[in-house]
Amino acid sequence: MQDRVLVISSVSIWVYPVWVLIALLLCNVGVSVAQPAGSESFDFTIQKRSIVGDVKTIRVTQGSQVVVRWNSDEATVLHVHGYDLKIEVKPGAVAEMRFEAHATGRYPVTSHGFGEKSGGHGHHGTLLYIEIYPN
Ligand SMILES: [Cu+2]
Repeated sequence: MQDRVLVISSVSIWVYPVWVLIALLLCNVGVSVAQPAGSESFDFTIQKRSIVGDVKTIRVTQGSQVVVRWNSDEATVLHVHGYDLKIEVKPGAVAEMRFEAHATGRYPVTSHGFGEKSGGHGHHGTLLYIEIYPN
């Protein structure tokens, strides 16, 4: 009986540092996965061809995942200059812009085609600026 207890405790002493190592490894993995996953999201509503509320500029950090969701009372195409992203927005549906902020700078978001039948370049107003700051 005493022998058996001795064996078990000597094994657990031997195994203990292995668990500490595994725990440390898991912690490190957790940290390195969490760091680059910064994401910043924004929600806007367009009414009468401008953004509701007094938002003119959003600021994000370089390297983050940017998500901008749009609601609009009128169909249009939104264009992020510089990144050259375009999305169609329609009344009654949320349109989502998603991009990685890889380049710093100030980028206008313009609307194309407000009040036009075929979404041309007639109206080209800046709705918002996206400012991307160095990480
Ligand atoms: Cu444009």
